[in-house]
Amino acid sequence: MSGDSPLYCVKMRASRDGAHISGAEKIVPASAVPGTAEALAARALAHPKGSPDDVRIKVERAGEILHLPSLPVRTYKTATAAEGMAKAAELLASDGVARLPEIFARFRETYAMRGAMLLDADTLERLEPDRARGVRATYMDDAESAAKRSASGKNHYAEAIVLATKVQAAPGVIAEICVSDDPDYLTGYVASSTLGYCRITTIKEKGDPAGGRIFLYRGPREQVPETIRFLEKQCVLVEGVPVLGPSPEAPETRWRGLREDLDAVRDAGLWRTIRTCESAAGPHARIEGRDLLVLSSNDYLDLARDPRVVEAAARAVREFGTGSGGSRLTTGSQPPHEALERHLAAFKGTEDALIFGTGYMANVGVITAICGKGDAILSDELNHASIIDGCRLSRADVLVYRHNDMDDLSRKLSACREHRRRLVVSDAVFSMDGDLLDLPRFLETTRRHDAFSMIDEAHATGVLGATGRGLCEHFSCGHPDILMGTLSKALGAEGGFICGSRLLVDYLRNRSRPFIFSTSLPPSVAAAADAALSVLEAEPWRAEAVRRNARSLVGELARLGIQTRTESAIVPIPVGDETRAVCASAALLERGVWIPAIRYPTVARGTARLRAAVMATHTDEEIRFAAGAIAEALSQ
Ligand code: WAQ
Ligand code: MG
Repeated sequence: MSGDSPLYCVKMRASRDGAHISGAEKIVPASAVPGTAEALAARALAHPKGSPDDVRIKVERAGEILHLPSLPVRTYKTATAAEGMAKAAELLASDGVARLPEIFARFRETYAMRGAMLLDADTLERLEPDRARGVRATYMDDAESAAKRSASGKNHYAEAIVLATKVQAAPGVIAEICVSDDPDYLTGYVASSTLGYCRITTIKEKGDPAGGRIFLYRGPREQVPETIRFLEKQCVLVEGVPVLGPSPEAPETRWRGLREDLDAVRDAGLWRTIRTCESAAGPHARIEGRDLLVLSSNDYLDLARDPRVVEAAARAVREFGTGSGGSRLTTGSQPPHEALERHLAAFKGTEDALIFGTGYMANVGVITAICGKGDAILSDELNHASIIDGCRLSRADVLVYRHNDMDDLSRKLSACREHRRRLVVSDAVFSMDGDLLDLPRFLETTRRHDAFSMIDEAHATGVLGATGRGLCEHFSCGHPDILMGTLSKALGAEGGFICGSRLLVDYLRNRSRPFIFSTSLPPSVAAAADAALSVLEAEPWRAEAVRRNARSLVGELARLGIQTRTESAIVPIPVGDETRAVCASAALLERGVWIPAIRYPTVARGTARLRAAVMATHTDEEIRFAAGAIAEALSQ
């Protein structure tokens, strides 16, 4: 999304002799308003129902926006209107709606209406104050259009899913049934939050101009005004609206499997959306037009926008250009790369260090270099995905041991004495729980079995230990054989690194495929990380401040009755259900706080959570505010 948000609602309405012809709306960033208005005007003027004598385009600044995941879509093929109506009745009955023949008989009353009938599902009383007009659901769009495009042509299907998704989120609405009033559009649907959006391919006879919508309501009468306000005023953006596939007889079968997989993702509440941050990410950031309190960044020490770090990167860009030009082994090694490696080795107290393009590549690169067929890797069950992928790619035997359980590790190590090499790998800080590896026992166990020991300090560097040197400093104990870390979190840049003995690093330079076959980091990125390391050395209070903020968030949450714990910058807030976690994250966004929901496959199914991460520069007041917002979001 462009940097010039906020969002605007653009509406079009066309009529002739006072009679409605067509209408449409879009929610778009400011930059897309002129294009959208033009496209909607064109659509009004070229409507198949005839040319209007009055076209109104209205542009309004959008209010608070509620983001909703799209209802999942199922399609039922029917051949006739009667079969379609029977299918609609069957679906609604399965969802607990009674008196269906009577409800369908009410359809006639909706034909002249511009809006929908709001019908009490049990007493069959109409609840709309204006029965001639009905209730109109407005202020809604596909989130994709808010993100980028201006109005495209009419798409019955996408517009109907957006409407149905919003309607099912309205308080007390339990189901909807819709028949188009376009004489050539025979497809209709029924929707509910349990059924999803059920397309019924033929629900009326060709040429029949009669159509309408019924929203079924079940709830207290006092709530009806709020339901109507929600339908008519609440701004909603619907995320993950499915793209209409080719009809079953279309030849493009190769895409069908992908679409089905993606539908399953959506149905499980696991659809992913990406939000655009339009400013440097600090404790506050501008995200999709709003200033939010950010508790999701791994830039723990707030160094990514530190003037000293920024200046170092700018100087390196001017001196060395933007790209390194090749792999380190061919043309891509420049003084900032070498300076950073010396600095990292000194900081971690090892003989040498090697940098990689990303932390993911560092993990894959070291694990696959050291282990292959005939070797054994022992991996904590909660290790990061990049470690898991390294294990898989190595083709070694992989033994997963119970989380932080050194007795289980020891037993499993005993079972692979016959393997050529044994490598034990663990996160230092577990990235989704915020807890720490028991390093002293880990080192004792791995040494006893003559196994390589490796820890991933992605979330430990800059956070743990009096001066931010990581887990070894935290425990005041020795080093594992392989210390992996990232430049992209507390050091505010990008990349991964390995620290260890000269032998280890020489080996990796010669054997690690991601190192050998990737262009090296831009020199400016290396210079930024180097400068960030210097800031950390000069200002060790930053590491202490992150840990203090994390403890104080845990304390504030406990005061509000939410139990959690942390030993790092990461504060997990357990939720359980995937969809509930997404809703809690959305409710936090409405309160101006950005904390992402973490779901399967990042964590096990049914253990979805909010994952808060604090920075050194969050204030006490911001931490208190965030805790209050979390408590409110979870009690919704
Ligand atoms: N809010 C409430 N009711 C509305 C709204 C609205 N924003 N817009 C239309 N209606 C009512 C009104 O009574 C119309 O006569 C009736 O719904 C049908 O509206 O998956 O095109 O715009 O391919 O004709 C279904 C797509 C298309 C099925 C439905 O509805 C599919 C359609 P139409
Ligand atoms: Mg219509």
